[in-house]
Amino acid sequence: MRQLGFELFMQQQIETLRSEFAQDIAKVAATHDIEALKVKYLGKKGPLQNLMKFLKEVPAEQRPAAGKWINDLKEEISARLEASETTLRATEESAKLSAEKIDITLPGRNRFPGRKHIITQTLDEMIDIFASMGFSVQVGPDIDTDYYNFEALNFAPDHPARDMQDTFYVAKDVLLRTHTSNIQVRVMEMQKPPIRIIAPGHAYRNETITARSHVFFNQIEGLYIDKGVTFADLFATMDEFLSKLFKRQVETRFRPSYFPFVEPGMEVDLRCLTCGGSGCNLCKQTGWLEIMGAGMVHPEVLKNGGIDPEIYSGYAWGMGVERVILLRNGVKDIRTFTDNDMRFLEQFPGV
Ligand code: 2NM
Repeated sequence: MRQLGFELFMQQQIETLRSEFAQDIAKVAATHDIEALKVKYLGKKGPLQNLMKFLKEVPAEQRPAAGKWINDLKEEISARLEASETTLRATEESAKLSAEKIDITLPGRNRFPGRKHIITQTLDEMIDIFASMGFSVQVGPDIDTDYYNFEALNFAPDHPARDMQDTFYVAKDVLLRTHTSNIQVRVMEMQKPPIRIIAPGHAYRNETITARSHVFFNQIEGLYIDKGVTFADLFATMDEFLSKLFKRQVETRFRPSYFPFVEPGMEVDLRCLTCGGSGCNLCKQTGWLEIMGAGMVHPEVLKNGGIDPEIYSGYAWGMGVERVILLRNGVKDIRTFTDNDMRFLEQFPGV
């Protein structure tokens, strides 16, 4: 009787659990419900665990059978939970995917690809013009020695440009280049004439920052060396370049001037673009705009570059890129080039 009592009791307990589980699993709607049922039925404090503890009370000969009943129910419960979880997970996944469906009829988001800075645009244009005339682009270091920036270019040791007030020195005899002519010296050292190059890049001068001068600016210089190069070649090339740059037949004027690295040296003026010569604010009533410096390369500079001035001659020139933009685009203050104000930059959409 007592044996039968245990058996009956166990069977009742198990059947009760089974039907309770059947009711619970019928109500399951989502995977998180499955998680709750796993805890409820298979957890350490669950009813199956309680029955396992009760096994100790069951007489030894019935214990294996009773243990099997409990295990069978446990396996049945976990199998049904697993199966249900797999189905629910698939349903939830596809519901999530269809909710995420991309509406391809929505208008696209605007992308801002950026644009070239007006300085780069202008420099590119200048390079294109000279490239079409057979000049190649050369570059060099922004930080250089006194030799490449001054000495090789015929600047006397006591030349005022070498003064601390005009030049940023990094160390004794090491400086931020004050022009891109340091490039030309290296090109002369490395190449034999004919040499036909342009040298664009940054230049630095220790000046007070105003609307018209800055410590940092962009320059483009050029150099042409061959047998029999004369002033006439320089005039013709500059007229052609300036006409292409300003997109009209420009009128130029060449005024004698002094630069240590050329002899003779001169400044190139442009008939005023706004008033045509009658006098206005842009040309300060002179009718002319200063646009560049130029000259025939000094024999000492040729010698320093390893070129025999008895055999070869050459012309060189230099101009500020910012200055060209002031004249072409009506910019009033060079500080706006480095302000990074989008309202300014957006006025030059470029290509
Ligand atoms: C200028 C004006 C005149 C110039 C000279 C040279 C070199 F290296 F060939 F001697 N490079 N650039 C030069 C001449 C630059 O800028 C206003």
